[in-house]
Amino acid sequence: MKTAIITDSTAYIPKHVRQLKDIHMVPLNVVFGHESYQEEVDISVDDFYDMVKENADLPKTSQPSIGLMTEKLSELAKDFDAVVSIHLSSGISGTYQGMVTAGNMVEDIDVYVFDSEVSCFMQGYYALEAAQLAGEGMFPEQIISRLNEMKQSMQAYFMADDLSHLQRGGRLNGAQAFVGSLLQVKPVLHFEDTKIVPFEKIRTRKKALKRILTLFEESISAEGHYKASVIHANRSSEAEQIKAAIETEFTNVEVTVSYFGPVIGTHLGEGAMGLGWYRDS
Ligand code: MYR
Repeated sequence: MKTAIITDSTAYIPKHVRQLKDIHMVPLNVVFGHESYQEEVDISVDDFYDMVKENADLPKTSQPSIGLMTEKLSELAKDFDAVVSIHLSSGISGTYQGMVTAGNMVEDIDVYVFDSEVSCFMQGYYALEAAQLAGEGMFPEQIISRLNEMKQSMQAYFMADDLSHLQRGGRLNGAQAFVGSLLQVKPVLHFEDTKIVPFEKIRTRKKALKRILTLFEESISAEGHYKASVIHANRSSEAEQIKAAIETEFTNVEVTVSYFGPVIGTHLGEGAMGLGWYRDS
C-alpha cells in the first residue's frame, strides 16, 4: 500500500522540508483587490507583509478550488493507492470540507481527510508525522489513528496585536458582548471545537505573551518529550528570543520557530504571536 501525504499551505512547512519528506501541498489564496495569489506559489511571506503596508485595501482569503484539489488527487492516483490529507481547522476554513468533496469525486485513490482542528506549524507537525509513518509503510488507518493520538496533547495559544482582522473575517467566536469588549485589549486566544475563541482577557501584549508561556510551563512534565513551535507574524527576532528562553529552561522540549504566512497573517495581522506544543513521547 503506497500512501501519499498532502497538507495545505497554512501548515507553513518550508518547501525544501516538504520535498525532503515527500509532502504534497495545496495552496490557499490571499486576495488584494481583484488580484488573487496562491500563497507560497505567487506570494512570499515577506512580500505579503510589505503589500499589506502599501495597500489601502485589506486582503481577504479563500480556500483552494475543488478543481485544484481533484487535479492534485488525480495526479497522485497514478503512483499511490491512498492519500492522507491534513488541513487547517474545519471551523475556520472550508478547505477540509473541500478535500472531502474532491476525495469523493476522484476514483482510483482512497482519500482520508484529517481535520487538524488547528493550523500553522501545529498542523505541520501532523503532516510531518504522517509522512514519516507513510514512509515506514503504515496503512492510512494506522496513520490517522496516530494523528488522533497526537491530538490528545496538542495545544496552541496565540494573541493578535489588532483583533479587528479576526473579527472582520468572522473568525472570532464567543459571546458577542465579550468579544466586543476585547477589541481594545490583547486576549489570549485558542481553538475550542475547531473554532477560535478567547481563552482569557489580558490587557497588554507583554502580559499576554507571559500568560501563554505560563500555560506552556504548566502543561510540561519532566518525564515527557515535547515538540513546540513559536509562531510569529513578521516578528522573527522576538520569536527567536522566546525559543531561546524555552530551550534554556526545558531540555526535554525541541523548539522551532515558524511563521504566520499570508493567509493566516490576513486574519491575525502583523505582530501576532503564538506558541503550540504536543508531547511526542
Ligand atoms: C480561508 O479563507 O478559507 C482561510 C481562513 C483562515 C482563517 C485563519 C484564522 C486565524 C487562525 C489562527 C491559527 C493559529 C494557530 C496557532
